[in-house]
Amino acid sequence: MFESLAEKLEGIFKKLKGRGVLNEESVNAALKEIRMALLEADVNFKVVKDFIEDVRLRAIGKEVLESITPGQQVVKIVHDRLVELMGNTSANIKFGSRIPATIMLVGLQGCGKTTTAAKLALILSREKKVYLVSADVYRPAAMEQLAVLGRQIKAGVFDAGSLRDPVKICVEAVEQAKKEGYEVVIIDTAGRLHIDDLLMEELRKIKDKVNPSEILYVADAMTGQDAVNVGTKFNELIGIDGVIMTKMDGDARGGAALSLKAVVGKPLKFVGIGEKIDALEVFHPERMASRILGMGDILSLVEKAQATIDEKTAREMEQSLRKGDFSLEDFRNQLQQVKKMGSLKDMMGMIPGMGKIKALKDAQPDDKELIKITAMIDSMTKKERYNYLIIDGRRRKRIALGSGTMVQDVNRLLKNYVEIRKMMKKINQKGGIKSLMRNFPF
Ligand SMILES: Nc1nc2c(ncn2[C@@H]2O[C@H](COP(=O)(O)OP(=O)(O)OP(=O)(O)O)[C@@H](O)[C@H]2O)c(=O)[nH]1
Ligand SMILES: [Mg+2]
Repeated sequence: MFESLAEKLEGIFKKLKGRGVLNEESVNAALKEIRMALLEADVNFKVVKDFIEDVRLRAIGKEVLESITPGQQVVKIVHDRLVELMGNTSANIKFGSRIPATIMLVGLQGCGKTTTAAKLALILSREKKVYLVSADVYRPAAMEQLAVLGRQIKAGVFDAGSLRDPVKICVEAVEQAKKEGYEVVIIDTAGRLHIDDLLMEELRKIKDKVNPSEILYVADAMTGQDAVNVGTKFNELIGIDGVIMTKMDGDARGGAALSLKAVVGKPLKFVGIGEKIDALEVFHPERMASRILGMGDILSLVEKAQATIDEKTAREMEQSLRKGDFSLEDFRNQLQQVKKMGSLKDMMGMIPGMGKIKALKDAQPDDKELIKITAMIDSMTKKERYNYLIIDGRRRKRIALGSGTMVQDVNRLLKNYVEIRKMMKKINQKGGIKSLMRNFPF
C-alpha cells in the first residue's frame, strides 16, 4: 500500500531539495509530477485537482521561495495538505449517552464486515463489555462465522435462535444486551453484490428501530475508487458516521483512502491490515501522511530548524563568508544556533536511519562540549576572535584559565576552527550558506 506513490514522491522531492534556489517554474514542474503520481495511485481526479491547486497557492508565496530551505518547505506543505485531506486528527467512535451504545457495520459483500466486527470488538473490549450480533440471515453459516470469532476473543454473541427477521434480531439483541449489562453492541449486517433497494430498505429499518450511535461503512481498499463511490451512495441512502477501510495490507494503490474524506465527507476511523483478529488499527492521518512521504519524524525537524535559525544571523554569516572570513565569533554564533535546536543527539535521532549508525553517534560533540567551546570563545578578546593567528601560547593559557578549561582544549578548539574555516571556504565557493544549511544538520 502506498509504496509506489511513496517511491515516486521521494524521487520528486529529492530533485526539489537538491536545487539551490526554487522559483515558480521549478515548483510548477514538481507539482505536475506530484499530480501524476497521485492519479496513478488512484486518487479521485477532482481531489487531485484541488489538492495541487492548494499546494501551488501555498508554495509559490514569497516566504517559501525565499526561505533558507525552500525545497523542504514545499515538502512540508504537501505533507500538511495530505494530513488535511485525510481529516487532520484521528476520529474516534462516538458512543453516545445510551447504554448499550450500538455500532452498525454496513458494506458490500465480502468487504470484511464480519471479520471487522470481531476485530473492533477486540479493540473496544479493552475498556468496555462488548456484544456481537449477526443480522445476516441470508448467507449460510454467516451467523456461525461471527459466533466462532466471538468465542475466540471472548466477547458475548447474541443467539438468534429461530428468528429470521434481521430487524427483529437486532431489536431483541439490544434488549438482551441491556439485560446482561453489555455496554456496546456491534451489529454485523448482510452484504450484497451491489447496492440494491432491498438491502437499503432493510438497513434503514434496522437503523430506525435500533437508532445506532454510529454507522460505519466498511470499504474494501482493493476495490479502489468503487469503494469511494459506494460509500457516497451508502451515505446518501442511510447516512454513515465514518469508514473502516479493510485490506490495506494488500497491494491496492491506496488512492481510495486518500479520497474518502474529501468525496464522501466522512472520516476514515480504522484500517484493516491483515486477516488476523488483531489486525485493525486506529487511523492516524498524520502518521499516514508521513508514511506516504517516507520521512519518519523529519518534518518536526524541519519545523524546529525553521523556528530557531533566525534568518538575520544566517544572512550576516553569509555576508562574512562572502568577504572570505569566518571568525571565531561567527563560529560561536553558529554553535548557538545548533544549540537552540536542542541536543545534537536528539536531532540525529529524528532523522530516519541516522540513529542506527554507530560511527555517527560517537562523532557527535555532546552538549557539554558545546558549552565548553562557547566559554572559551567568550574568554577571547575581540581582536583574537577576528584574527586567530595572534593567539599564541601565552594567550592560550589565559583563555584556558578564563574559561575553566585546559590549554589542550583551547588547542583542540583552534585546530577544529581552522578545519571548519577551510570547509566553509569551500562551501562558499559552491553556493554559500544556503547550501550549508541544506546539508546541516539534515
Ligand atoms: N488481508 C486482509 N483480509 C481481510 C481483511 N479484512 C477482511 N479480510 C478477509 O476478507 C474476507 C471477507 O471477510 P468477511 O469478514 O467475511 O466479509 P463480509 O463483509 O462479512 O462478507 P459478507 O458477509 O459475505 O458480505 C475474509 O477472507 C477475510 O479474512 C484485511 O484487513 N486484510
Ligand atoms: Mg459477513
